[in-house]
Amino acid sequence: MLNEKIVSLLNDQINKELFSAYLYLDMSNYYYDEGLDGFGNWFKVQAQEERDHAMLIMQYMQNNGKKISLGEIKAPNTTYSNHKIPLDESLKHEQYITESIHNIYDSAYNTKDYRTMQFLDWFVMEQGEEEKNSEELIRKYELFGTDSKGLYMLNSELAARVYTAPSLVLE
Ligand code: OFO
Repeated sequence: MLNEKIVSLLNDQINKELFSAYLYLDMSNYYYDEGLDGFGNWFKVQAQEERDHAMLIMQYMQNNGKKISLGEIKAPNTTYSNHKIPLDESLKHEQYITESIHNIYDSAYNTKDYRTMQFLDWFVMEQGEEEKNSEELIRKYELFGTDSKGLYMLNSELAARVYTAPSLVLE
């Protein structure tokens, strides 16, 4: 049912999602090192969500009898010279992932692969959420993060983020 191009794009997307998890763990570690454990927690939860995205794509491929090829995950090549840089970088990264999901959607649409389009609908919505969350975090940082009391409060708010399993469940 799934054509080889879609299979190849989905395989690549698994790698991108796992890289996203790796990137966010790197950002999380940076904030923990800086003593900002709330920011560290926020990115750690983000990494868990990215792992879930990869797992969902793998499940979808397995449900359709397709072989999964796991590629090498590159190391996040990152040094952060201030607390705002990871926030900006994560928004850029989400925009890149959105483009990648849309690209798979385009291929599914062009080949009338309605099943994959329906599967990807959740990811299209999720990317909207992820970009919004990143934008809000940048905005909050710009408003409060440059003042030490504001940064303390924002860090406490981010410490409260908890992991929740994705709303999409594949049998
Ligand atoms: Fe998987 O959504 Fe972010 O990258």
